[in-house]
Amino acid sequence: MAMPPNPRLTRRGLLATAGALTLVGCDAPARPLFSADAHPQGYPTVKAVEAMGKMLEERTKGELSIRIYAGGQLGNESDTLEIAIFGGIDLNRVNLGALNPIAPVTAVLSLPFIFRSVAHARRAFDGAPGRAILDALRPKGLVGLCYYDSGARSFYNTRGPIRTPADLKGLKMRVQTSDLYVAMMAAAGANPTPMPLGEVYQGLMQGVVDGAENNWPSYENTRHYEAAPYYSLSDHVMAPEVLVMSAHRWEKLRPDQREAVIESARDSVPVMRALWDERESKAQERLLAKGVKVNDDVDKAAFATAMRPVWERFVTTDTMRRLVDEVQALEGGDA
Ligand code: GTR
Repeated sequence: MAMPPNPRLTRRGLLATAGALTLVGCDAPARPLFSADAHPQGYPTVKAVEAMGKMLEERTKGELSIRIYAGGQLGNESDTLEIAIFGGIDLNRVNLGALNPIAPVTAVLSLPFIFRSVAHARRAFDGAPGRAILDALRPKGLVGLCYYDSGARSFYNTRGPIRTPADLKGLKMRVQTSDLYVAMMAAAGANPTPMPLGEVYQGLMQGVVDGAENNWPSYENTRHYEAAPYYSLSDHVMAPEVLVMSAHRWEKLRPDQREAVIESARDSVPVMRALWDERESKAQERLLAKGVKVNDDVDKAAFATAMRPVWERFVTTDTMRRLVDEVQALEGGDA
């Protein structure tokens, strides 16, 4: 008899397991929370959820734990979110961009140039606007637990430095599967191509796309720099990573278990920040040593002006307008 090609858990297998366990009911020993991440073991988001798992085990005296399926094993972010909403995955760490199509209010924190600094972005994530956006996920079948840092995203490509929107003209640039990102990239001057992260390396190698945009650690981690060695410091988006839980699993937890989940997620945020800051500077250092061609003479004001119409197009409700105002009113110094 033919052996299965790969012993690792398949999505179908996972759904079957989750379904069977759901039928067993609340009195059965709790199975671990299954958690999906597109990034591999060792990436700060994965380590942060690992840290959360340890805290959760301690707080619940072993009743609850987390098992992470890293490296996109369970599918790309749009797929895993769908599975989480359906109840087949309990936790999902994704970029906020992946949630744009599910909960339009998430656009607020993904708008181009909305943050004046990392400190400003962190204040928004930690404060009332961030909380309101996490809470808005609940009617969509997801419980927003916390944000993790993702630094700033910049353009990179196979051809040369990007300094002004004119330099993006004619370039096919990969974006996340989000209308907001498509519109942003088009407004910046390029031809946007939505594509799951896992396909971009090959896409760059084969010339299906000429470039993409991401932060330093993802640019390094995905090895996109091998095909696209021009990294232009546009810093156009500082959308955070987000950890969500399936409302299905959430509903099955007791109040004290929910509290332990919330507290452990919250306490994993400073862990992630420390890991992130270190990883961001290390990635930059290593990539410079590898000969990546970085230009920091990007005309950010020109990109901010070009991309600004996206705000009006995606900020469509009074709630969103209020959130944008709240974010802008926060202090934005680097302190
Ligand atoms: C990374 C992020 C991933 C994924 C990726 C992408 O910065 O950590 O979750 O969203 O970007 O561009 O698809």
